[in-house]
Amino acid sequence: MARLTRRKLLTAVPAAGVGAAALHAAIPHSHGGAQAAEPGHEGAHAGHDGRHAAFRGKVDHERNGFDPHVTLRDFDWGTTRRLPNGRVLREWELTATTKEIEVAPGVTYAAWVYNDRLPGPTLRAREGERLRITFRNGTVHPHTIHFHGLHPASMDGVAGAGAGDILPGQTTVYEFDAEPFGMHLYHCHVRPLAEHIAKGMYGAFVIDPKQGREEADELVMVMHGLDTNFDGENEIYAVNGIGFAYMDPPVRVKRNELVRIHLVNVTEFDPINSFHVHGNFFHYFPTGTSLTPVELTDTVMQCQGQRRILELRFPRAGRFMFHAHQSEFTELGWQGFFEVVD
Ligand SMILES: [Cu+2]
Repeated sequence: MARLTRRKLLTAVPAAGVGAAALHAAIPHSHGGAQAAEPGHEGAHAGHDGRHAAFRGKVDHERNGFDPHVTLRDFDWGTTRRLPNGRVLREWELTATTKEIEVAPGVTYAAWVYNDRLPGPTLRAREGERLRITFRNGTVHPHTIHFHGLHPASMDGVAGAGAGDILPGQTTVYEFDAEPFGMHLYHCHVRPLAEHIAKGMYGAFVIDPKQGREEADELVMVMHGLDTNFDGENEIYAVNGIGFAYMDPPVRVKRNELVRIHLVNVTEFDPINSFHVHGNFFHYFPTGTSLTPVELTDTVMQCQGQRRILELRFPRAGRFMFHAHQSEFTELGWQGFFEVVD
């Protein structure tokens, strides 16, 4: 079978109008014997929305077990109880699993994920709380959770410190204080690191300031790539797991309401990713660690691991596109619409 790279895929789009079935056939989906054979995926090719020449049809979110439109506003506050010293202890359970995910219409991906979803749950806490994450490895490979934020070396989730790599079937507990407030992330930190991250082991981690933030329609957007043929470059780009997910239906927001976007880039293999919104400007707060924005703009760039909080109000009703300002990324899945309504 001829090897189809993303560049061949891009050049094939306008010329041939490659159908999802052809695309699916061209991209190998198994991974060096480490994965179970993929289940059937017939049915994913039905329908035409006419928006993307190469990717026709709809992703079956129900079969995936998660929907990026839900992920967008899904903040996992865990469970809490009061410690004897009066502090709040906030707890989560995360499990590493393997999962076949339809990441664009007709394209499946043998992913490694937290809690059966891509990205993992958006963990959210308040500054100063005690956080406890029980992590179980339900896969056949070693994994960890490495959190960004302040914590002791023993809680760093890397080999050579604390519990180190968590072996298949094992469980560990990460415990630390919620600091500093801001927009953070977590990801697996087992070697080869690029593979463990690219396979889907990441999520957003939000710490609210003690005094809180202004009431807003809050969104989370995890930008990432998907190396569907395991050739060390991405064939699909997405926000929150699924390419093109916010094209149809679009993301509905209310006119003049404050919208707060928690944006993080975990894209592997490409040195940079970006976010651009049409017809509107936003305030941006690097890492969300200050309550004072540094710029009013419509485009931001991020290296892997960088994150920001963006705040904006849409003064006009209508459809406004948002996408990576790298044309290739856009054409390969990283694009969507805001539908601003009254
Ligand atoms: Cu891992």
